[in-house]
Amino acid sequence: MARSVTIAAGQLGPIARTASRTEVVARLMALMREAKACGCDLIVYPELALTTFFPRWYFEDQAEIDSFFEREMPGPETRALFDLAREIGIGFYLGYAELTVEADVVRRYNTSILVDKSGAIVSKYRKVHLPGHAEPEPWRKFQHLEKRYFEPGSGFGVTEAFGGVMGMAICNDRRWSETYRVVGLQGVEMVLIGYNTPVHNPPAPEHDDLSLFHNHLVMQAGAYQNGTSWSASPRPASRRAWITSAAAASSRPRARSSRDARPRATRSRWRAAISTSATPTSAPPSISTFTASRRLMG
Ligand code: ING
Repeated sequence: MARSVTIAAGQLGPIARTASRTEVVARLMALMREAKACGCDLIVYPELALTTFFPRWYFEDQAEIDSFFEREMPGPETRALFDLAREIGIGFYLGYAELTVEADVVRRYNTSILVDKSGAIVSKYRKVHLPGHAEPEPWRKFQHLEKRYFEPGSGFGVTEAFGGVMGMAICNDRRWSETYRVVGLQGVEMVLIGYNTPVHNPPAPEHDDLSLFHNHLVMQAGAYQNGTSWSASPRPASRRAWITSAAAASSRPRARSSRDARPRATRSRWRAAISTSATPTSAPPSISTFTASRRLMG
């Protein structure tokens, strides 16, 4: 029996540093309704989707830094998103800055959650590959201080949801082969990735013209090498950035579950479209939908 999942890449345009959670949640809810109207089962939002991409600035005041973090999820300002998901029957991946206390120690993570159609959190992931630098570097046009504001997560997992085996990663994770391999060894069928990526990299400006190519290369290669697929949703990390949304399926077959003992040759065949769209930041946030249907052969 064919299994299909229809996914929206919920691309967000820039979020102002002063934007309230309520304003942003209203934008996320509008995209969620649009995704549902397109027949989507799931919408993937970007990394740190509730606030501006604050690691691009150097803050000294810890209270100001912590104003970008969520202490509970859902919280008073984000519950409306969960309620809407349950009301209209759609799941979502949401990236946000998580502040939590573990054994009386305050921890700060760059986190994503997967929420099912009942509005329940079925998986949480904390970003492992934190890019950039821990100390401010004034020579840069914009900072990249994730190593300063977050701790790294402890690994990659998978969860059964939306009729398949789903994994999560966040932004820079997509550039490292172990991200896909670790979840691949757990039988992952789709990796959900929210990200913010600039089209100008101060330490290596010569790479700027290759940034979109590198972006697709790493995700398609990771998917191909591990017989999985991915759905990704970006947001510009700087005003000049472009945003792209891409969802692609691997070109290799994969069984319903990695526990399937049948030799790979008789396993299912995965048929899907590859769709990408690049829209300038001035364009309204858009939904690019992606439908993948699985046809079990043999
Ligand atoms: N952003 C960037 C990314 O991996 C980066 C970090 C920028 C890496 C430029 C390489 C070049 O797309 C995040 N948030 O990880």
